[in-house]
Amino acid sequence: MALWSERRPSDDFHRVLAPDGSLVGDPPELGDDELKRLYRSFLQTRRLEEKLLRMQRRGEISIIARSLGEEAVALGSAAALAAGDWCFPTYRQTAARAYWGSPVDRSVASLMGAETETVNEHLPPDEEGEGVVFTPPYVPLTVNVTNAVGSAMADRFRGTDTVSLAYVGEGSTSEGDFHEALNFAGVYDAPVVTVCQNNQWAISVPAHRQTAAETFAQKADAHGVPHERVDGNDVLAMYEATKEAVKNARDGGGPAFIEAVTYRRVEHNTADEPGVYRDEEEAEYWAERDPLDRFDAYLRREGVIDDDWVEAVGADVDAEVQAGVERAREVPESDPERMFDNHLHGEPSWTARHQRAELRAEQRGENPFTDFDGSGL
Ligand SMILES: Cc1ncc(C[n+]2csc(CCOP(=O)(O)OP(=O)(O)O)c2C)c(N)n1
Repeated sequence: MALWSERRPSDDFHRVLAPDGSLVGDPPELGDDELKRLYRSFLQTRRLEEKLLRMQRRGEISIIARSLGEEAVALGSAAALAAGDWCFPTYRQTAARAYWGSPVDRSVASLMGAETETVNEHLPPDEEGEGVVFTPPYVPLTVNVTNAVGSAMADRFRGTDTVSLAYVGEGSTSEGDFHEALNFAGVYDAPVVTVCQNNQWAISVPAHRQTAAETFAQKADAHGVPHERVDGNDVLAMYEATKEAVKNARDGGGPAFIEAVTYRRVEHNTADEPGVYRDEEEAEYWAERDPLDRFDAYLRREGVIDDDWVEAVGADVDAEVQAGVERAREVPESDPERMFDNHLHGEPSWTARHQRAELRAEQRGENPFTDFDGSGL
């Protein structure tokens, strides 16, 4: 295994705050209220993910992917959007939703397995038209980027000035869809900003095994898409870089690609054990570069926040998370068969019919994989 210190990503990127919270660049023009909103969203993301982890351990949720230590990527970039813009997240951008006030109860109910119509029936609607429009988090990798480019092209043809923002992991940039999406974005000048959350690992595959290219940012070069490499643990740098890219896209300047350099400090998801494929030296290095500690140090030095404020906001966020979880727990379970509804096809495919028969076999208490002979199709 290559030594971590030999393959550490370079610090050759846009940065406003050093790891100790001191200023090394010009900060964006954000008022105290906006800075506090960013801080609160950081806290809400951490507290919500801690809660979700406990729920997963108790068996209330089957699987979650946390973003501990990577929150600044989603937070700083999503904060650069405006009401009416589109956001196409994956499973690792809890912070983008937190910033835009996405209701905790609906997210938790979905994670607990409730299907959308069941959620809609039992929980108040998400406030429409007031903020950024979020798609559900995508698990099939890179499909969100193709969809975001399509959405951006549609908005351009319609003559609106909305922008679409998509997130992609560095591992996912090896997928064909990623290149097809960026190619269309470049050719059609689509108002789309793609943020690559380079957290150094795609499950057990390290970034240096993912590509021979020096940076992920330069992948956009081949598609004629302007790109920038940013310190992903610096929320102000993420905000600044995305703000500029979004403004340019809104003004008709076309797409942009941002590589946000960060690190996945925890497991890929709760079905993973990173201890078997990487060493602890990495974790220590990145713990010292935590994005919340950095922002906290900066805001305290600037006199924007103090202990009392942080304590009050922490309590407020905990109460919001707890209330959301309790409402989610009241949502009844959906009929598992509902997962086969509402797909974009006429007749269900053979695969879908096969999976439905497997489910039914399981519900009858039979082993769906060995006992099922396909006769129920
Ligand atoms: C199209 C597709 N292929 C494979 C998978 C299985 N899979 C889920 S997450 C993952 C790794 C993704 O790594 P990266 O893109 O770096 O994002 P990260 O999870 O680190 O944020 C893989 C291979 C999937 N969900 N979708």
